[in-house]
Amino acid sequence: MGTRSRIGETLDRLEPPPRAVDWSLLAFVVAEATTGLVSFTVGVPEGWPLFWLHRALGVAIVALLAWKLARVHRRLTDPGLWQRSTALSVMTLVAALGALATGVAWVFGLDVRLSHWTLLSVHVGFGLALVPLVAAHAATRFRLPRRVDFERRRTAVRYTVLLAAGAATYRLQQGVNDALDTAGSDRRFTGSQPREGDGNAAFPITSWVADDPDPIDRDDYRLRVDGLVSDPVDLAVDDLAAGHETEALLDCTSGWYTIQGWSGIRVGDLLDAAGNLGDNAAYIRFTSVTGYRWSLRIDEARDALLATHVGGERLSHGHGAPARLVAPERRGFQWVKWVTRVEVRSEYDLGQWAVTLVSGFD
Ligand SMILES: Nc1nc2c(c(=O)[nH]1)N[C@H]1C(S)=C(S)[C@@H](COP(=O)(O)O)O[C@H]1N2
Ligand SMILES: [Mo]
Repeated sequence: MGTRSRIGETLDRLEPPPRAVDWSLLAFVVAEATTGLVSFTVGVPEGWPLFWLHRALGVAIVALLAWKLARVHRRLTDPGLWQRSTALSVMTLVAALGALATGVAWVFGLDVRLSHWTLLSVHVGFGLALVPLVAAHAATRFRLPRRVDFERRRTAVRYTVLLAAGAATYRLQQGVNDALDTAGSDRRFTGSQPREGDGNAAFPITSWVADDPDPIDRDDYRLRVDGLVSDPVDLAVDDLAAGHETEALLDCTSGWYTIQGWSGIRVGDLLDAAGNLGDNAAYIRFTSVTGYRWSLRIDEARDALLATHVGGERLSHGHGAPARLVAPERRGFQWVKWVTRVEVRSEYDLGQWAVTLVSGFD
């Protein structure tokens, strides 16, 4: 027996019943969106399984989609079989293929840029569009799954093999990328690629969504430190250039990272300048001139830095001058730029999630 037919036979044996393929596609797409979004908040190496799950699920979707298309392609290619729901099916297929193709291309180190959008941003766009599409598509052809579709032992084996094969395919791809030394070869566990060099010019200027403030006048600038403190203060730029140095890795969710030497003032020292903290102080909130904001628990915040310099240079406007948050182990979107207020608070700030998406829009 040839290798091809053996692979074909294995695939046939793995193929779940039609209804199970459909429900698995829905479940896997939801799981992909979830793991993808949650991975944006993960910056510590212990979080690696989440990234591998996202990859394995993605490859598994390729197999599920192939089985599905082998079964239904005539409904798309034969005009006699077109229904009102066919347009929705086609849109769902386009979003699925778009998400898969951009994901695969990204893994191989391909990137095209549309202003500050990377191929990874396009991948996220397709992925987010896919969730409601696949849900609506499922609703138009709703068939409850039956017990026979998910017969226990076979199902467990099938899905384990499917995910393992997905992970193995990703691993194989890493080998190929390394051997060919492509732009996809050098990656952090998050999938981000390095930007080498020191200082402002070494790494991209990135806005999470729409922030693009006017440059801040250094002489007029004041940093307000207030909230649950005994003596709120306003500090000038020179008060912040305290020369405290730290090396930290900035990992942006658009797919790059850089290691830089940052200097400025330790947030712990900043808080000390504002007297005593209130009894129920628990979070430190950093707010940008644009309204963009993020909070850290006090212990983490104390060791974070409000940086005025990077790589020995004064921060450029694009990188957040006069001062930006450097939050080691956090993903880039939490490193608030153009910070004008540091506030001690008692409660977790749920609103920050929404604000980072809408700040910068008028
Ligand atoms: N105020 C503000 N701070 C921000 C952002 C933003 O859009 N507004 N973008 C964040 C994102 S997504 C990243 S990756 C880093 C990028 O920092 P850089 O532009 O210096 O590379 O800043 C973060 N800080
Ligand atoms: Mo980012």
